[in-house]
Amino acid sequence: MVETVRSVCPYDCPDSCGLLVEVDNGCAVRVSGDPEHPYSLGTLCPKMTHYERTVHSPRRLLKPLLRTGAKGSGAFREASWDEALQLIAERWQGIITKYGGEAILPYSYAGTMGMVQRNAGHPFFHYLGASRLDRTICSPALGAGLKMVLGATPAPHPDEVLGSDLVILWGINAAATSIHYLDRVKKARKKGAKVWLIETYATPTAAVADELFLIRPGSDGALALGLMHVIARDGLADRAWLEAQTTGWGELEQQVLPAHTPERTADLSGIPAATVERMAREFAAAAAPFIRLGSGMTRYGNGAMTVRAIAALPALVGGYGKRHAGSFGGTSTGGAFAMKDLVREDFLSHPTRIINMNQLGQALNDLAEPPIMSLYVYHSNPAVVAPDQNDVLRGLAREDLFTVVHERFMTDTARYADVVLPATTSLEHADIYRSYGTYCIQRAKAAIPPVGESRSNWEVFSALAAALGFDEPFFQQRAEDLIDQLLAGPNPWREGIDTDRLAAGHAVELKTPDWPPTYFATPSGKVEFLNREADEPLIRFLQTHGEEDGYPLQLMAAPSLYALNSTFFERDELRERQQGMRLRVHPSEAEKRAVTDGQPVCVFNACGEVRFILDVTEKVQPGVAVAEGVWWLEFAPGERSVNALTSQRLTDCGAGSTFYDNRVDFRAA
Ligand SMILES: Nc1nc2c(c(=O)[nH]1)N[C@H]1C(S)=C(S)[C@@H](COP(=O)(O)OP(=O)(O)OC[C@H]3O[C@@H](n4cnc5c(=O)[nH]c(N)nc54)[C@H](O)[C@@H]3O)O[C@H]1N2
Ligand SMILES: Nc1nc2c(c(=O)[nH]1)N[C@H]1C(S)=C(S)[C@@H](COP(=O)(O)OP(=O)(O)OC[C@H]3O[C@@H](n4cnc5c(=O)[nH]c(N)nc54)[C@H](O)[C@@H]3O)O[C@H]1N2
Ligand SMILES: [Mo]
Repeated sequence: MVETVRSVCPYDCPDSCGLLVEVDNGCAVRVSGDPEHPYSLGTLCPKMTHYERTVHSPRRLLKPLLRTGAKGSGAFREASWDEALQLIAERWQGIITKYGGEAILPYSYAGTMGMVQRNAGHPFFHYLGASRLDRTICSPALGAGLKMVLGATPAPHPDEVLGSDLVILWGINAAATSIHYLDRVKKARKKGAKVWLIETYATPTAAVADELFLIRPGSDGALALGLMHVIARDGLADRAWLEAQTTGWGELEQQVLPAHTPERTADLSGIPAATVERMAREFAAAAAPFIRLGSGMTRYGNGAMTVRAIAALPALVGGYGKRHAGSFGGTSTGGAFAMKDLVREDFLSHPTRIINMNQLGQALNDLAEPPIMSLYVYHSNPAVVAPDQNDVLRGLAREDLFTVVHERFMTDTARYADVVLPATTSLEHADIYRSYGTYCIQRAKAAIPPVGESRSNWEVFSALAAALGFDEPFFQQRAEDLIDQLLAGPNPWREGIDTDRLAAGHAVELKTPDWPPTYFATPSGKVEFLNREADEPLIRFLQTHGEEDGYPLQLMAAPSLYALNSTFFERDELRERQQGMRLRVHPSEAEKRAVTDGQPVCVFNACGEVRFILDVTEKVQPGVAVAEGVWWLEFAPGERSVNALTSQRLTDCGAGSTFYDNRVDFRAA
């Protein structure tokens, strides 16, 4: 008998789609979109349409493994859970006695977005007194930049874009990374809206746009300031609104904007002066201009400042005072849940040190007092996703580092482990999900029993707590208890939601904030061009890191349509659709180096060298090189993948990754 169970896509994507899983005899046999999901409305991306192929992949890890060969070689023997847990407990006790708890470093990110399984390690490592991880690999500069301008003002409902007449997709490849948002943009366009895409190359999203503006990487702040210059100069600004609702407009107009003439904007951004003038006029003439910010332009040394300039732009025309206008960089709904009861910072006996996850290489190789002697990785794949792969792999290869990896597959990180523990997929464990692109929340039960001997993140931490003899009852709970706790107590976000529907596994929407906002949740209560708490109080243009690198091409280490970071490479059919690990460049760049389409090339900079297959295309502008996908080394043409070319440098605010802010060159391999 086939039974249909509701579930949620667990991956790191703003959509958090609703799933219907058909289960036959304990196996997931078919996965489709849930038509009753208020946001995804029954459609799925090409990756999730066959999620059952990931869940029942022949590559799944089924048993704990202990290393028998050299680190990285992938030689292991099977072990029982008891043996593996005992070994971890013994090694950790020895390390704690000799070096202290801070010699142990947890490393996790976004293999699953479910709140319980994602945060399951926090109470455990707090109790253990381990080092803490600053989880800033994604796009904290986006959040930091928006916060400096708009404070904690809640974002609009994603449907707000439906009534806009000018939608700007700014540094977002929505056709790959937010397909259901793009559906809404297409709807707005059908009703007559113009759609602009501001990008560094022609991504698949360009097909949906009326106009594609190719910009010099990292110069979006200059474009935003140039548009403001023209709007102010030509009397197109809503001065009454600016006066009443913003701080620092006078300073910005007098001290910053004069230098950002259309000509200087063209010099900095590569967008012709006449185009800058026209964009400014059309933006100001729109009834409801709406900017959807992606993370593209935020992963630079000037990322947060760029976001501030873009987020300020709608304010010039009173956009934050109108329906269907303004900006959207994602939703933030953590406040709807009793997170502190899950994270348990109170378990920390003293504040332990914090290590930035983008600098894992430096942490493993260079830290002292104490050095990192053990690394515990769960739902993350730092051997390929973290910047500066050569430094990361050097660290992982340390003979004296005791590494445990909890994974669904034999990833490159798992290959360097002393102990590999098999992990469940989201269909095999319970959780509750929120979303960073919508206001939906959804609770999911396990749809099938664990595959092999796999265990969920929470179950492993619970078992480790027992192996280490923690006498704290918190660790003896089940995931379902933790979900109940997250939902316990009254909370304004959850006021009036249909709790029966939520309990039955349906997605429900939290209380949606008003748009336009009735107040700005900033210190001044206004939109802040001038933020007195920031190191750089006034918005201005900042340089990128890449400018100092001395190589000719800016590397776009961008996501692939057929993968999610390093996830989904287990699926042959999806990998094949990527047609190999390719470097895409403009014909003029290939010609200069006397290489042709389809040839193997060696891409290099000060961080490393990586082999790619060359793809020569007019879709990429000169001066830019595009490498889509975070490839497993097993499928790469050489020994390394794209992150051997990215650095451990951080963003201006938010201590974020700078994946796009690196320069490279290439030659025939
Ligand atoms: N299919 C698929 N979906 C995904 C992911 C995936 O890997 N694959 N990853 C998920 C995750 S973890 C995240 S954080 C989101 C990210 O999703 P997005 O917000 O779309 O962010 P990115 O894909 O990093 O960057 C978007 C685009 O910005 C462009 N870009 C780079 N530099 C600049 C610049 O200086 N200016 C401008 N204007 N554009 C620039 C890049 O070329 C890229 O196409 O997507 C999620 N969804
Ligand atoms: N060059 C380049 N590098 C990038 C990016 C890029 O666009 N380009 N994107 C960056 C961004 S935005 C992000 S967010 C990071 C993402 O970095 P990560 O969060 O490390 O993401 P993934 O590569 O998806 O790896 C997640 C791993 O978790 C495992 N997993 C899934 N579910 C579970 C579970 O329930 N339990 C356990 N124990 N394991 C599980 C999966 O099998 C997978 O191997 O990568 C960053 N790195
Ligand atoms: Mo991300």
